Amino acid sequence: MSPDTVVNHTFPPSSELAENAHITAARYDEMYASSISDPDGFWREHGQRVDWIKPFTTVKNTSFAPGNVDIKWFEDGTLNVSANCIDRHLAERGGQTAIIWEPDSPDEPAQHITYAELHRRVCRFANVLEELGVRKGDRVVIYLPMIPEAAYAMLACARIGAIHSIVFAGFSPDALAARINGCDAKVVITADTAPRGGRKTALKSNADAALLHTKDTVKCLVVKRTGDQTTWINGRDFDYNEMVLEADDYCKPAEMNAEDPLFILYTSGSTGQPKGVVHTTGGYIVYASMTHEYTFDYKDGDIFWCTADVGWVTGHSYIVYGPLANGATTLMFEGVPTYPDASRFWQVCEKHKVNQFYTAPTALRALMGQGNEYVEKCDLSSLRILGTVGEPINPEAWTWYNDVVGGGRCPIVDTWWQTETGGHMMTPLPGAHATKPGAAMKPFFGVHPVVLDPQSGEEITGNDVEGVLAIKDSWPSQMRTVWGDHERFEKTYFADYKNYYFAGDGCRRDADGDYWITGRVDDVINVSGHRMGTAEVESALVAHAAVAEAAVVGYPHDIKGQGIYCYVTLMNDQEPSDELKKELRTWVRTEIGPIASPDLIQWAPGLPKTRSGKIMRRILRKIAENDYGSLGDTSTLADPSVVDDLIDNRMNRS
Ligand code: 6R9
Repeated sequence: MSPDTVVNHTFPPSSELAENAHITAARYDEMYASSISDPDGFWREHGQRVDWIKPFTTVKNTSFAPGNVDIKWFEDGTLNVSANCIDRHLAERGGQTAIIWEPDSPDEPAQHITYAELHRRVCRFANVLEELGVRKGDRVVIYLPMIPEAAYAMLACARIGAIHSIVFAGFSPDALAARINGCDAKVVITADTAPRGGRKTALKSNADAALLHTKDTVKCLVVKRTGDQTTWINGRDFDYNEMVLEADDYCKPAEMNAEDPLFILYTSGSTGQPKGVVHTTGGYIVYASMTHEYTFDYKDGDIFWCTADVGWVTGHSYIVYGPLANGATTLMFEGVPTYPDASRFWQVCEKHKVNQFYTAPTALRALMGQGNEYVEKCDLSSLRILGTVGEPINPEAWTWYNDVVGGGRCPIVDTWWQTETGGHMMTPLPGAHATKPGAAMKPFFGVHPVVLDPQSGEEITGNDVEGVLAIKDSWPSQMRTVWGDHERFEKTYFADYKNYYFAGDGCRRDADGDYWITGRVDDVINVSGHRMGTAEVESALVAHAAVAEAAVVGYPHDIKGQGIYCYVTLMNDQEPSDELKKELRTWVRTEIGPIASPDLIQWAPGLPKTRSGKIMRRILRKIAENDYGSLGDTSTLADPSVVDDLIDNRMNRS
């Protein structure tokens, strides 16, 4: 079927899959209705899916009221997330593989870490952290590649009640320093060097550079990955592999309140610098484990693979916390989809007999372009469910995923959610819903989505409507605050539309009542599934001595979904040149990281501004998209001739 005809088509699950699924169509309807009509009763029951040290009596105590946003779930219960992810499985599945680790190079052997082994490793890691002086409530920054120690470090923090903040290993020293300082971390955990796609990143030297800009008291714990030589500062740097030899095999899990923070994760927004999203203990683990089980129809014995990096929320919830809380076998992959060649994902699926495979549209588009033979030479018969996340999936990529990867047998769960939401918010459930290519379909249990009129903020009722997406009431894994700045939390998510959580995405509810996410409606762009605030790239650019002003917008990009388009106004004494463009690209990579690398730079002698000095990005977006016919009203511009100049000179973009 061609992608054009496919959009209007629905894809029901096979009757075998539907009959055997955890959630059938009838059960979805019944459970969803009760989750909305009686959230207290619903979550009182489902809150039992994790083990509590002291059971909760209060379920939900939440308010989205202006000036008083306050979110608490299970607030008088106590528990430990690491005990829920490990200890409680030991009696029944101590010998079962918890983590399969697949290294960057296919020539290096994979590791199978059992639950019993995971327990030992995490306890020892926790004891090492305690040895370094880390206590309950302290912050620990994790700057590690995709190695099992990243999962051990997360769970070790959870075990002793320390709050982890993972920084993606692709981020620059500056970005790392900002995050260490942002949460006042006591320790940063890193590795010597990190192989990825056959190349190595010098993580420890990045950490060294970052630590020049932090307090002197921050300690650096170094995990050996490659054995490459690194510089060493005695008293500041600590050798994990040496310390762990001395560490005890047992560490008692700390009793944590349901509302104690579990982790901070920095994410980009439309204004200012990235903010520290705070997730807490009880609601997060209940929701992460429940969505993992139902969205992927996870059953005992299945091999689950989420290809994300633990540096993103997807890795937190669906490589580590959700699967392990369910006693699952979760696969962790150090490498990239195209190394050594475009067959790698599928070879890993074949090698480890993966049942559920969860990836991002950008990876699918890149692999689709390489040709079907890379997929077809692998035995993918173990696959049962496919998932996607990170950005809207285009019908071409959906169709390819469905036909070529899934052989038409595997339902695709298109999961819409965010760092802030902790877990899936909208997705088809594989046994319950016929999917539509590109639709996030249905709200998960307890999620009450509404479509709002962007101007009036009124709810748009009925079907076949479009507007901005908001959520009417709290769900257990909702972020609780911005680290150190509750006011910013309220302002970002609850100020535009009173009494709703505003997600920043647009959406459509089709004639059948199913949801389609149409993309961000704010100044956030989505580059290869990574969120990027245009303001962040702009502030990096203007920090360069040659740059007077910069405006950044997204534009359609075949593989990345969106590319980064920068309009740059130079200082008077600067001459535009290709060398300068190159320098600016390197500059942004150093300031933020390679994922923020500008795709196109256009010299702009002036930027279109209103009389009050606001840059009119709408116009810049249109020019970037080559859509000059419909620039809309330009009469409010201080100097409309700026626009003609930008159009005339667009060919100097590169
Ligand atoms: C989990 C994650 C969140 C933003 C979100 C939206 C976009 C994510 C999507 C999707 C359409 C999907 N997004 N999943 N858009 N369909 N299935 O990606 O978190 O990095 O915080 O990004 O990503 O725009 O608002 P995060």
